[in-house]
Amino acid sequence: MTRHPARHPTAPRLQHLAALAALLFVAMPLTATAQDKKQITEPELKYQAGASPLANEPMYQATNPKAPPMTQAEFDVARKIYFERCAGCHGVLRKGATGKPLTPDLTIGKGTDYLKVFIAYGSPAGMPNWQTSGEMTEKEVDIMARYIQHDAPLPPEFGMEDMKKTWKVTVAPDQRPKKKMNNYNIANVFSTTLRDSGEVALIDGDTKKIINIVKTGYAVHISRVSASGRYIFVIGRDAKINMIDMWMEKPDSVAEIRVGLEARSVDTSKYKGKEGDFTDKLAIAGSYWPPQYTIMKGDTLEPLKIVGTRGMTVDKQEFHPEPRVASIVASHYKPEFVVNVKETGQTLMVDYSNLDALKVTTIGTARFLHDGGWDSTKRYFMVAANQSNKIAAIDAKEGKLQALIDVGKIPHPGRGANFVHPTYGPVWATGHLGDETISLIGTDPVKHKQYAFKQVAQIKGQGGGNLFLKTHPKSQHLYIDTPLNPDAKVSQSVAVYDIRNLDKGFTVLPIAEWAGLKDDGAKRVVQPEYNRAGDEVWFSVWSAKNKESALVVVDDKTLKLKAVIKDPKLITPTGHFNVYNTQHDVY
Ligand code: DHE
Repeated sequence: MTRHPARHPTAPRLQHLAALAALLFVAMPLTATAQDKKQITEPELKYQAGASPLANEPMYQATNPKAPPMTQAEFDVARKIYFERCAGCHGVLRKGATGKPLTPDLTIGKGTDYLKVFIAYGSPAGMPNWQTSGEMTEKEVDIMARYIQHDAPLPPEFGMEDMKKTWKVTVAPDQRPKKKMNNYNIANVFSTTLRDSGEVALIDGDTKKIINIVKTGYAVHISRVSASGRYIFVIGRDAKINMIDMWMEKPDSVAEIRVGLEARSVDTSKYKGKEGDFTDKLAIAGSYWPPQYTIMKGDTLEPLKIVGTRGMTVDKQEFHPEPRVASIVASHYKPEFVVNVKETGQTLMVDYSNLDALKVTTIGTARFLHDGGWDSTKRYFMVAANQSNKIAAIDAKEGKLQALIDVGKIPHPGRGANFVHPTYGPVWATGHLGDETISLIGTDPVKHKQYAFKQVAQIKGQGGGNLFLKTHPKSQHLYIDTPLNPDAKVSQSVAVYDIRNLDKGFTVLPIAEWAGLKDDGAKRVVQPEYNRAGDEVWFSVWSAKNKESALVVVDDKTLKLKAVIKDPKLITPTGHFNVYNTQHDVY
């Protein structure tokens, strides 16, 4: 007689469990939160599920006696997999974000077999099918199913002493040039993220030549420019900040620090007015882990003040132990940083005029805050609450929530795009990860009061998976990328609207094809960015680390190819930041 392993109650074979899966998904949702009702789209999943640098951090592991046993070696394997694959959606402490909460109070009751099915086959709500896609083995699935029934390990905190140990001023302020020592037109330099090599490329926008490749943090994320335009601040996902001095003969890093173990945002003080001149005086960075923001000296990155963001959520008013800091911008109206806290849905107006008596105005907005940008007057900060499908408009002058605006599915504006609509007056636009629409929101409460802070129109892009869109005060075009769309034709091209004639529909520019790359990489076209003059638009054509990538420059007037920038050093280019436009928030 043949033994049938699938009959064994504690080790059912996955083929057998497949039949159960459909039943379970319908009858036994893992938790009964609102998140269940929402389908996570493929683009969103691709976007959120990035590896966390916490994968390599040593952590204290508690064992839950009610959970199935695990060896230390199994814990180590599971923790690494968790931070590489799962933490982006389920959170460091497994309290849930895009994905569901996976804390022992919820998982133990489900049991190992149920959890194995879930992990192996995925769910219609968006959980990937880790085993059937070949990304995890049966053994790994079993380890993960047991792991999530134990308490989540706690990554270490990162306070002043830890920061100071990583802080290096490689060129002290008094050793730096007293005037610009190069002939570059700094206002037209681009800082391009080289994501997987942990570097930025400084590219001369006039000649399209690489000025320098600067070593930065792991999976470097964004660049921001100081108020004077002299310094570029770059932050990696490992929370390492580099400060680049553009006055040096060959611009390079002059200071660095780590402000945590994982981060995404950095900015510098921009206020100049009756409360003082804060040009280049301070820098700020927000971290994902630990959940906190750090204010630093603007010329050396010396850490001055660390403030935790753990606290209550805006809606249910429940404590959240890991509210990550998402976008941060410097106000032009007051000596304030606008700090957006993702999981709690709170926007903090941090008054930096007196760090010894820090005043923070907490504005409840909506969960889960992500990215955003100013309206054209720079009075209103428009920030996406992406899991709530809303944009929150913050009035930086009055320090209050102006409006919460319903938009499409999973808004993702980058910094958004400002232009004047023939009917609605000044509008700010956002695209969406989850659908093909572009929402236009009126931003002029004086001359176009009836349209202000409402979604006044929706236009259509090529499809979902949009990350960034851009226009420029001198341009009549609106460019919309779709790098996360599953259709290669869509992810490798961009849609362009004539903003004077939106009804005409869009033109498609085959950017990846224009790049003429020699191999078959993903060639995702990402982030339109204008040059200083506003007559060229730059795009990254982003392929994997071992494949050729490029930057493509389009002539904004003719919509024709102007230049392709290729170099073996341009590894995985993603975001790019023109010095002048980033310094002055032109978008
Ligand atoms: Fe980003 C901005 C977080 C994945 C490219 N990204 C931001 C901001 C946040 C953020 C909080 C706003 C910073 C600010 O304004 O202060 N990004 C995250 C994530 O948590 C996420 C979803 C997953 C992750 O593991 O990091 C993520 N981001 C990506 C990418 O995969 C992108 C496309 C490619 C890359 O380089 O990693 C990417 N994010 C960008 C870019 C910006 C950005 C180019 C700046 C846009 C701008 O115009 O300012």
